[in-house]
Amino acid sequence: MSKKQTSGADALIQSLHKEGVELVFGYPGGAALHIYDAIFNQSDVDHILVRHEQGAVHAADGYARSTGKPGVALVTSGPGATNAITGLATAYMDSTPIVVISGQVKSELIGTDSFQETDMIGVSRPIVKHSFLVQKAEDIPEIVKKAFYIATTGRPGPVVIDVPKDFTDPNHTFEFNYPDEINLRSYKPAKAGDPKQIKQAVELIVKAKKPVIYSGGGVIQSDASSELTKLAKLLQFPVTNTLMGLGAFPGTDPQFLGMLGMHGTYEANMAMHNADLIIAVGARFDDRITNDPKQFALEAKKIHIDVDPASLSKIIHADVPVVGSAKDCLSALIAELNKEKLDTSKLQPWLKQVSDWRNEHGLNHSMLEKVSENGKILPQQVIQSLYKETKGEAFITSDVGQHQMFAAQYYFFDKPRQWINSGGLGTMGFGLPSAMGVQFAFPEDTVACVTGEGSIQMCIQELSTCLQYGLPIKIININNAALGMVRQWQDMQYGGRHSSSTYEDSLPDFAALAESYGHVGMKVTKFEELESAMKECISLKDKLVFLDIDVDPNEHVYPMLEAGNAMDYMHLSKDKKTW
Ligand SMILES: Cc1ncc(C[n+]2csc(CCOP(=O)(O)OP(=O)(O)O)c2C)c(N)n1
Ligand SMILES: [Mg+2]
Repeated sequence: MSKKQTSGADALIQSLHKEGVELVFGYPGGAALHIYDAIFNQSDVDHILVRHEQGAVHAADGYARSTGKPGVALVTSGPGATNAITGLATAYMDSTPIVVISGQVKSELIGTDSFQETDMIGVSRPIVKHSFLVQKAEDIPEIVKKAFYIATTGRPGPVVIDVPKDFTDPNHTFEFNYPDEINLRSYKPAKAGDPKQIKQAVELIVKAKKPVIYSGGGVIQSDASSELTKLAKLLQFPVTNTLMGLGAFPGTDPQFLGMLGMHGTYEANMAMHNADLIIAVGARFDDRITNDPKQFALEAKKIHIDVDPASLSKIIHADVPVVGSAKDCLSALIAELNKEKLDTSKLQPWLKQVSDWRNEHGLNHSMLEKVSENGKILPQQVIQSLYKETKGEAFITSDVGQHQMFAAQYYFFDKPRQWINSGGLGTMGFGLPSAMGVQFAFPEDTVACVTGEGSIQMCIQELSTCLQYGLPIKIININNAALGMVRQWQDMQYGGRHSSSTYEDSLPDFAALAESYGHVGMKVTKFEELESAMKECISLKDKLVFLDIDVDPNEHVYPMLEAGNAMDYMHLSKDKKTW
C-alpha cells in the first residue's frame, strides 16, 4: 500500500505531532497561510492565537521552561518574523529549548525585497542555536527532526525553521516519512564528565574547609535538582543559586543561602568571596554574579561543571573543568565521593561563619508582621503575601525590574521550574505571555505573574488571549508608578535625576483595563487591605485577576553590589554599606 501523500504544510504539522508537540503559539499572515490551512484540517496539534508574535515566542518559552519539553511558535514572514526576535534572544540567553517556525516569501522572490520579506536567517543568526532555511518541501520532516534534536540536547536553545511559501503549497505533494534517527556529524553534545576530572574534583572537595556550591539554570535544564540536593546533603556544603537557578535546591532548606550576585543575599555573596572552593554547576559566572572578575573569589579553587565547553574558563579560570550534563556529572561525582570517608566536622567553623553573616545582614522575611513606618505597602510585603496565599506552591513568572528581584529574594522556591523569568536578556514584557505558556501546560495549578506597571504594558495585549482561552492567571502588579529599577540606579548613580523614569500621571486604571478585557480587576492601596485582597485574588480559581497594588515608590532593592569591585562590596540599605 502506498504511503499517504502530503503537502509541505501537512508534513510540517505531522512532523510536529511526531515530536510530541500538542500546542503551537502563533499569529498568521500571508507567507504562513498554507501552514494555517494545514492546522485547520487536523486535530493533533492545537494552535493558540496570541495578539503579538513576541507573546507567541515568550509563551512557547514559558511552556518549555515549566515542562522541560520544547515550546513551539509559528509566525509569518517580515514583521511577524521581526516581532519574534526579542523572544528568540530571550530564549537564547537563558538556553531554553524552543522551535520558531517562520513563513518566508516564495523561494523565487527571496532577495528581491518582495512584500513582507525579511532575511530571518540573517537577522536571527546571532541569537539562535541553529537555523534552517527550507530548500525543498521534501526536506521538511528531516529538518523538523534535526531542529528538535538541536534545541533540546546539549546546552538547549532556540532553533528557527524558515519556510518559503512555495514549499508548503498544497498542490505539491510527496510521500511523508518521518525519520527515526538523524545524524549530525558536527554536533555531538557531551554527556558524562571525564572520569579523570571527576577524580580531581573529589580531591579538591575532600580538602575544602570553606566550600560553597554555586548552581545555575543548567541544573534545572538538565533535571539535575535531585542530584544537586543529594550532593549538597552528602557534603553538608552551603548552596547558593543564581537568579536562573532558583528552585534547583529547596529555597526553604537551612543549607540554602539564597540567591547570589548583584541583588544576592549578604551571606551568599560573602560566602562566595571568602570561599576556598567553589563548585559551579550549570552556571556561567556572568557579570551579574562576579562583579569585577579580577577581584572575584581570589582564594577559591573552582570546579566548573557545564555542558557547554565554551562556558568553561570563559570568564573565570576553572581549576577543574568538567564537561557534561549537570545530571550525569553530578551522578558521577556522587558515586566517586561515596568511595571516600567524608569528614564534615571540619566545616563547622565555616558553617558558623555563614550563619553569623545571615544573622548579621540577612533578608528580613517577616515583613508582613507590621505596617511600614510611612504606612505604605512595601513591595517585599506583596511577595510575602503571595507566598503565604499560594503556600509556596505556585508557578511564578516575572517581568524585569525591582519587582523581579523582590520576587527572587522573598518567594522561597522549593521546586525546579517553578520560577520563570528572563534572567539573561532581562526582557520586560516576558511575564504575562510566559505565564500563558505555563498555564496551558498546567491548567490546574496557580500561575502568578509578578510584574510592574512598566513591564506589564509591554505585552498587555495578551490579556485578550487569556480571555479567549480562559487562562486564570493571577497578575500581581507591583505598582510603584515608575520604572523602578531605572530610578534606583538614577538615585544611586545619577544624583537622583529621574530622567524619563516616571509617567506624569498618565498610567491607566489597570483594574478597569482588566475589566474591559473581560477579567477581574482589583486595586489595593492600603496595607490593611493587602492580605484579604491577595486571598481573594488567589481563591478566584477560574478567573484571571489583575491585582494592582500601589507600593512605596521610594523602596530600593538591597543588597546591591557596588560596580567594579569584589563581591563583598555591597550596599545594604540607603545609608549602610559594607565598606
Ligand atoms: C524591553 C526592555 N526595555 C528596557 C529595559 C530596561 N529596564 C530594566 S528594569 C526597567 C524598569 C521596569 O519597570 P517596572 O516594570 O515598572 O518594574 P519596577 O522596576 O518598577 O519594579 C527598565 C526600563 C528592559 N529590561 N527591557
Ligand atoms: Mg514600576
